[in-house]
Amino acid sequence: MTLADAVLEGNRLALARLLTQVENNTPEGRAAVNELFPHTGKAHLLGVTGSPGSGKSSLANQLARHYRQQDASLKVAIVAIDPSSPFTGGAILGDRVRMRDLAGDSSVFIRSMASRGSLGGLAATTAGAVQVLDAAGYGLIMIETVGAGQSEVEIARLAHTTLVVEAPGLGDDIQAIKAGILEIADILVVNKADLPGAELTERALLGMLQLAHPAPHVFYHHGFSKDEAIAIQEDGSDQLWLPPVQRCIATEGVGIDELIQAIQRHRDYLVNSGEWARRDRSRLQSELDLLLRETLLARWQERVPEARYRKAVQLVIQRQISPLQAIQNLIDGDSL
Ligand SMILES: Nc1nc2c(ncn2[C@@H]2O[C@H](COP(=O)(O)OP(=O)(O)OP(=O)(O)O)[C@@H](O)[C@H]2O)c(=O)[nH]1
Ligand SMILES: [Mg+2]
Repeated sequence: MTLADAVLEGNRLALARLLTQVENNTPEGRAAVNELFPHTGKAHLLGVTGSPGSGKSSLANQLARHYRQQDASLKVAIVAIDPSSPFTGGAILGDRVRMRDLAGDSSVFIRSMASRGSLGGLAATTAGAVQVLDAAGYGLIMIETVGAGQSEVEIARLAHTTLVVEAPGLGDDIQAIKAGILEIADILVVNKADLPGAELTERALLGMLQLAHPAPHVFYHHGFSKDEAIAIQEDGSDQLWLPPVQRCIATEGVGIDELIQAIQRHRDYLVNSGEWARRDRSRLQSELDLLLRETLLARWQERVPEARYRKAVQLVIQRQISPLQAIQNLIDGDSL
């Protein structure tokens, strides 16, 4: 039996082993992903991102638990992408401790991932891991990333639904994330609503949302109140999604059922509007583009000696040849 077959049969040990292969980008791992790929495309991919320490892991943990309570046949996976490797021993351990109450539920699978400089970096590794879990029958796959850099945005783009999690007292971080992350938020979570300042955080997020998504104004201009605009969205008949803001206390499980309802509404919206299929296409297309770029680059680097490349850089810096000329010479094998 191949590793892929064992994964399809629901063997957790095989699953864990294959994810390690994917992480290390081994030939065996690649072959198994190729074999599994036709079995993918069923899972709901849920991105969980936001400022460090805002409670993403706690929230993912609670979501997994509540989903499992609501639907005993649903298999749930959490992939925690670890951006600060190699200084992360503590963080990974922390996640494991916080998630320990899910240990023992054989329909929940939790995994931390780190890039090891593999082809296409963390985004490609994550895409591979998600495909493996999807094929293995995990109907809900959460992908936790810290909302900081470009690669986190790329990973979040993997998801059908992206939660951006913020918490009171992280005001500076909210400023920092507003540029990239807020545009990709489908649902905003104000976690740690038990702490003072939750209202302020919520208001700040709503303010930024209006900048990122002018959609509500369209409704206002058409004479709808804000509540009516939201009702139109909840009705699911319209092609418009206004990101809702949900307050939660992850550590106490408060607001989690409401959050699951919002996630469900977003899923309905995606399916009904045709956006689900569109996101699927664009996700696979970007994965293809990314892999193409990385593969061609890697092949090219194997062929062109490092010294030749450095000489080209030098010539460009001395203004002797243009960057375009340098690349042409390197690719065509002309002398420099
Ligand atoms: N008061 C309060 N504390 C919370 C809540 N949710 C999480 N925490 C605490 O906040 C800390 C960080 O929680 P995590 O779930 O690890 O946050 P995270 O966003 O995953 O953190 P990183 O992955 O390190 O960025 C922990 O000590 C949690 O117990 C909450 O709703 N209220
Ligand atoms: Mg975490």
